[in-house]
Amino acid sequence: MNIDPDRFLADLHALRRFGAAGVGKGVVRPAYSEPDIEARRWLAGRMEEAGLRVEVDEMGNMFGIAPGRSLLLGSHSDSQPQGGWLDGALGVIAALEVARAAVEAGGPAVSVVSFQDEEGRFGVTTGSAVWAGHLTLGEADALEDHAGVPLADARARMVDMVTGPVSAEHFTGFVELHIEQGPNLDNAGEKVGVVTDIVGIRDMKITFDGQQNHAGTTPMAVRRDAFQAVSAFNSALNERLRNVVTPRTVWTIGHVSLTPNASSIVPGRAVFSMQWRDADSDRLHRMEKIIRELADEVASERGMEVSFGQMLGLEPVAMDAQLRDALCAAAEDEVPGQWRRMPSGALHDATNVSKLLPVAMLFAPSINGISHAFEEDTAEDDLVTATQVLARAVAASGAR
Ligand code: HGY
Ligand code: MN
Ligand code: MN
Repeated sequence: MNIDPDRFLADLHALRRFGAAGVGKGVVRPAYSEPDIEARRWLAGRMEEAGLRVEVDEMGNMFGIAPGRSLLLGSHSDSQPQGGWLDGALGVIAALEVARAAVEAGGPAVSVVSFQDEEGRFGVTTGSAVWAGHLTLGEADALEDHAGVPLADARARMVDMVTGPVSAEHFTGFVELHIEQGPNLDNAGEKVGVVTDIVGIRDMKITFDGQQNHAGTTPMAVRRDAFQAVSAFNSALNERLRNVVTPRTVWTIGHVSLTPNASSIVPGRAVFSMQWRDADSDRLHRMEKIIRELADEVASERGMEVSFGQMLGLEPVAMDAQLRDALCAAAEDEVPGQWRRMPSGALHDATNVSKLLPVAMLFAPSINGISHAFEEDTAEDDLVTATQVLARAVAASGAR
């Protein structure tokens, strides 16, 4: 089975134009935004031209379904608020190209999916979480983005595309090609990574409530400054976690909103995102205990209130051995000695899909390891090579 590199790259660049940020190859295509919905309309046409039946579930997850039972390939086409052109998009277009190549080769049957809101505008890999039953549609509808928009209102913008629930019974397994979003393959000059396991994640909002006041007349000693609480929390947290974490553990405060967010007003409220990831569920649990206790301590020392939002999270997951080994064999055939087995520090839809189907993942290199930034990029030859490795693995596992 051979892909058509020009056809593949042309579609990858066509997808990039939906929400093009005008900075390098960056995109701004958040879930349910105009560019996201228009990209999905375009993708639906490409799926139909490939002979696939397009079905869209209530979350906006878009499937191109092959006749009979098929191997599902894909990823997501929504982006971070400032995203790269390949995060998710590579997996969706590579899946479409392999599906076309499979038809041209007389099989095996390949279906394609673009999951919705993998980037978590509303939560954590929200679209595939609902499809896999990890989250109910009602729970998802109640989620809000940082601007307070409910997911229910956002997904209503593409309701005309919805055909109804999509059963996992159509599929025998799921393989996701994705960029590494880290420096390992690029530093080693290797062409692909076969993923062994995906880390787990926890994500919640924490709110400190103090006293809004005048920035000029309120003495420092009597302030109940919500941002000072966040600052004290963050400084103490790194020390408190020291004996629990490993070099692979990560934790991030990526979003902070202050109320009323004005230069001459002591902020009375601070809401911030607290996210942490690790390959060990027990370590994630121990970190949560430390985070909650420290936030309580910081608040009570300052005569302030602290509250915790809904905890969102996914457990670490290992890849399916048979699919993973098919990817290893294809990599060794296609790029002998220029590939590796490796864990994923990024979250992916494959984690949710693993609740329903056997899953595996393949990585392409990220130049300088950069991702979730407009500078995200990969050499086009490497994109083609990784997609050809995927096609070779699909052809070999076709008997599955
Ligand atoms: O954050 C992640 O790991 C994914 O790229 N959304
Ligand atoms: Mn992604
Ligand atoms: Mn991402």
